[in-house]
Amino acid sequence: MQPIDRRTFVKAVTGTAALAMGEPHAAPAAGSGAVFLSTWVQGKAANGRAAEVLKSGGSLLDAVEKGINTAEDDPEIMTVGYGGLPNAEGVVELDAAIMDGTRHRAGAVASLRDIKNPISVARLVLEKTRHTTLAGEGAFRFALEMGFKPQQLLTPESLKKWLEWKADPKRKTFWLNPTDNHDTIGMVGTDGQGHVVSGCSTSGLAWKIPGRVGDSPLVGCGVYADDNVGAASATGDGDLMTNYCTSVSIVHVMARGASPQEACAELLQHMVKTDDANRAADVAVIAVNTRGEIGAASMQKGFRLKYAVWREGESQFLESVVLY
Ligand code: SD4
Repeated sequence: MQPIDRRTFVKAVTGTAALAMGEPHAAPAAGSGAVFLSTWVQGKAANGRAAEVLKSGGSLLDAVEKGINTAEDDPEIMTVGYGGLPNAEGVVELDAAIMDGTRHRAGAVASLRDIKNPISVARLVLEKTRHTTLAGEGAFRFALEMGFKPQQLLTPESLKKWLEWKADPKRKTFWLNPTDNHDTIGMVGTDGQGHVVSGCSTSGLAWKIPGRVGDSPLVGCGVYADDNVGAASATGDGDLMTNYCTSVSIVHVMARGASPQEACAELLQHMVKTDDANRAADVAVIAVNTRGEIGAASMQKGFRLKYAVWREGESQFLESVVLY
């Protein structure tokens, strides 16, 4: 990790002391309520739905799951769920994970075909099994057993885009030649009572090699949540970010006393410190702590994260800080 300055050091020491003294929770700030923070434009509807679910008595996990379902159900969002762009063979393969900071447990599915709500399947992996992650055919069969109905996830629009890509003799592929297409939904939330949840759902990178698993469904990479500290999620080049265990790294920096914003920035700086080429990477991260403080950062302006925040009935759509 980056060398830390004095202020961060002091905070880090204070944070460590607090944990060592056995204070399990940073107390929520007085009067603070629920906060939802979600990536990209689809985050607005997702946060709105999450807030409704929480208000009507649902749990924080229900809120994040149902919030993310809005992006999965929307065929116009071509990076998540139904209508998501397919792999190189024209098959939609979905990745999702959800983590409960209270139980410190996650559920995840990877390379799931023909089921439009992978976050809900991931939730059931968490609730109904002793496993954490199911992949491919097994994840599909589990979904059927849980009552999900299989369906074609390609829409006329996503099929057209795949056919155009396929017909282009100069098309970019992922054989060490990345293409640029993103926009996963990552959501972190707190209920204002010291609980945090992180969720993430994506069709992954378009035209990926079949079977490729990105960062989104990997616990610690696309999601991480710990009620002692906070939660984080990520969007962008998952092949790169997986090597940095992005979300758990951010939460651990927060555990040392950094704010969510400082922790997001520190992770990106660390990525550049290990490899200067990462300055140009498509990487963006979000975080919330148990006091409802938030952070968001993008590596570079060509992939500047737009994110939605919902707090006490107020909805905002913001641009993240850019580091390089
Ligand atoms: C992936 N991280 O599969 C995802 C894609 C993404 O914004 O986040 N796009 O690599």
